[in-house]
Amino acid sequence: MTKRALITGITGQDGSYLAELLLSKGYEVHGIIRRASTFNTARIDHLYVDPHDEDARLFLHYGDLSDGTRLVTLLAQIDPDEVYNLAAQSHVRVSFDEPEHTADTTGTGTIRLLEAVRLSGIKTRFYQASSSELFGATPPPQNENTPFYPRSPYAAAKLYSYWITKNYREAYDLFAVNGILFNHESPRRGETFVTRKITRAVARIQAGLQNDLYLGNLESIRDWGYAPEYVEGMWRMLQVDEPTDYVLATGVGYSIKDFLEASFGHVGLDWQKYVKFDERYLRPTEVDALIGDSSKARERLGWTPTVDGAALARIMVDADVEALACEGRPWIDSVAVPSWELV
Ligand code: NDP
Ligand code: GDR
Repeated sequence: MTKRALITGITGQDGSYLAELLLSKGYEVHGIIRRASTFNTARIDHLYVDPHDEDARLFLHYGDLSDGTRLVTLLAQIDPDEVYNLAAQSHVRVSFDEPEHTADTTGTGTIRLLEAVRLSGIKTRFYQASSSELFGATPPPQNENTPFYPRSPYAAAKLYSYWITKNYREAYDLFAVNGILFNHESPRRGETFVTRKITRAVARIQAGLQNDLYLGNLESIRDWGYAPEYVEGMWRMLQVDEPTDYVLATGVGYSIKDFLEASFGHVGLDWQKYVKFDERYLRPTEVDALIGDSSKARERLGWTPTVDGAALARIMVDADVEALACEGRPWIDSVAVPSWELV
């Protein structure tokens, strides 16, 4: 029997890698995308197969986590074996500018989806994209037993989603898990997250297209892993017998300065000549240090990350240098942009 999965946030970094992974495992994959005035499917265009083709196994549907009735309709119609809730307003700094919208999408959106699962009466397994931001001000190392101390509207919204996912597991016997994932990056990372902002700048500075790179706090420490390995971990969490929560992390911390050193150094540049400070990139409350202990996932899921922050910097710089050489066609060569037929 072909398994069916539904991914919210399929157009994001993780959604695109997860769709690839599930398709490679033979799944039929359904994704929810938001209606926009321009195409927002660049990360998944290379997966496109004309839906009229009998080989098509990827299907997109318009929807939004702010629209609960639409979610009920879609869940009843698709009847997925697995639901991955990856959609969110996922930018921590932006959550201070748009706290209410962040609460609505990143927090309340989860209860709308869980209610849609319940009301549609389907039997499914549910993955919630929880975050190391939950730990916030609690010092590392952080694992599943570390107390939470959120430091942003984003983290507070994710905290609600974490607990409501756990509550639905206990209240309704739903197979629901929280993946508490530490930062994970890739050449598909959004351009305003610090790693990608840095690696894009390295490519542009090296090509003579940019002189300065404006950043905020360079002292914070993050545990950066490689996104394709993390979506594999998400999938594994839904394949075991018992639903429980897991941390995914490399266990190695790097400061922003370390990442600058690795990225600029990879092409023989000295970052100190180019990086300038702009206070607009500071957060009213910062998360100083996140370094995860993923022993539980390693032992129970056999999940082992292989790419650390320094290796990641090299992967991302190489991809951005190449992307610049064929501007407009980022991470995939030779993709003819399809016109998705949704309606
Ligand atoms: P992205 O920001 O790249 O992707 C977010 C996705 O959510 C996009 O597909 C976006 O659609 C969609 N989305 C946003 N708002 C809505 C909405 N109201 N309704 C439906 N879809 C919406 O995030 P990542 O792929 O990096 O992360 C995936 C998830 O994991 C997120 O929930 C994030 O908070 C969480 N997370 C991420 C970590 C990381 O390091 N990457 C670490 C821990 C947790 P569109 O393309 O239209 O904007
Ligand atoms: P984060 O990622 O907040 O950890 O959330 P981000 O890359 O935005 O920031 C990491 C650290 O870098 C510092 N920083 C800057 N950040 C940005 N974006 N831009 C800058 O110019 C800049 N200068 C310094 C930040 O202050 C911070 O300390 C990510 C998201 O993917 C969340 O959705 C996810 O939950 C967490 O990772 C785990």
